[in-house]
Amino acid sequence: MTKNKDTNNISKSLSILGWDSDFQTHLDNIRRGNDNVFPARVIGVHKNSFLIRRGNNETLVTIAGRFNYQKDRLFPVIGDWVLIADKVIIDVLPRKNALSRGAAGTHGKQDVQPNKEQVIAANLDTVFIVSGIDHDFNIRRIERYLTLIYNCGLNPAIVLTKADLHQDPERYVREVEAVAFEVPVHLVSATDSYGLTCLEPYLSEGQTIAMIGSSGAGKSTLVNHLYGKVIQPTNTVSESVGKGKHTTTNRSLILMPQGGMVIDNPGIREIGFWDDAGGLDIVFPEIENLANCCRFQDCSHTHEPGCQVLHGVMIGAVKQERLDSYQKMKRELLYLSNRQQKSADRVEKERWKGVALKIKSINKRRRN
Ligand SMILES: Nc1nc2c(ncn2[C@@H]2O[C@H](COP(=O)(O)OP(=O)(O)OP(=O)(O)O)[C@@H](O)[C@H]2O)c(=O)[nH]1
Ligand SMILES: [Mg+2]
Ligand SMILES: [Zn+2]
Repeated sequence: MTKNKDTNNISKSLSILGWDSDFQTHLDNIRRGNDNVFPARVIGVHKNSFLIRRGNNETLVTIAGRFNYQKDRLFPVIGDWVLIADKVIIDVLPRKNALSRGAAGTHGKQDVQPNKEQVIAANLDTVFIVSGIDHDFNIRRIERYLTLIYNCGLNPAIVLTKADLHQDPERYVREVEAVAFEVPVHLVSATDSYGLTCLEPYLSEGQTIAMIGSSGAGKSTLVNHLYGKVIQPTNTVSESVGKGKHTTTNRSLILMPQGGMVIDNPGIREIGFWDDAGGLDIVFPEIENLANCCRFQDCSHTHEPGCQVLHGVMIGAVKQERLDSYQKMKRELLYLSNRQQKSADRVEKERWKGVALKIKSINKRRRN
């Protein structure tokens, strides 16, 4: 009886953190009755340690040494569910999803290795694209974020901050809505709490939101206002002095009083892609629909006769800047997939080289 009650309490305290039956199944398969191993969620990532949470307990733990040399192992990131034994992370449970990008500073640069995935956060329900309606506001960047999020199979919502800076902030909402089809757009201001209640539904129990956006967009300020007190440091120096400085330097998952969780991330400078799951089709439906009707199947929509996309631009059904943005991302995704294919080929080649060497050494031993 007591044991049952304990189990119920534990699953309740885990479900508050986003635990569900899929994770439970993985756990049962891995743990196989070993009660010295327990699951916890990664809520803070530091240089040599991780902050984990289970129920009301937060503990600083280290990671098993094998994570450093077993390269195919998932390395824990913020939001991961991990298995703990004696204050050490021994395993990472399979992820429901993950927000990943190409490693910083690689996109479009031929000489930098782009084949590096950087997982920003795992097991998410919504990703907030946070953008100020100040100098930070950039429609093309919002399109990039949307493509990135859809390519990771995640749900975006757009949060426009600093509504107090303008007489007619709704103008920015309309501008974003025109490019972000069916994506919710929320206008907020931390200064007078305008619009914050619209974000509450995302914070229901067990739900995890990750926030991405440039440095200075107001992500941490938003967390503090939603929380009701200052829990994350924010940029307090004047904009001109603080520009380009990252105030948030570590990723952290914050359990909110409303019940959900928010992951506050450091500002992102460059957005390189990693996955391609058809995000462009979702972000640019007007282009994709016309592209299906072009005369040539491999039409690049730049000069070909019978190109419906170019015709669309001519009659005003497609905006030239949207087509430019689409083409640029398409080129990047193509470049990335070529690189990934090349590196997969190289791995396969290395594998066969290893097999050939082994056979050679067996034959040599046989002869001797
Ligand atoms: N006027 C106004 N200023 C805001 C608002 N929200 C944030 N700010 C200001 O914007 C600046 C940056 O805010 P932060 O919350 O530190 O930005 P951040 O996105 O967390 O930045 P990083 O941690 O560097 O990624 C601060 O000076 C805030 O006071 C708002 O709604 N209105
Ligand atoms: Mg911050
Ligand atoms: Zn075309």
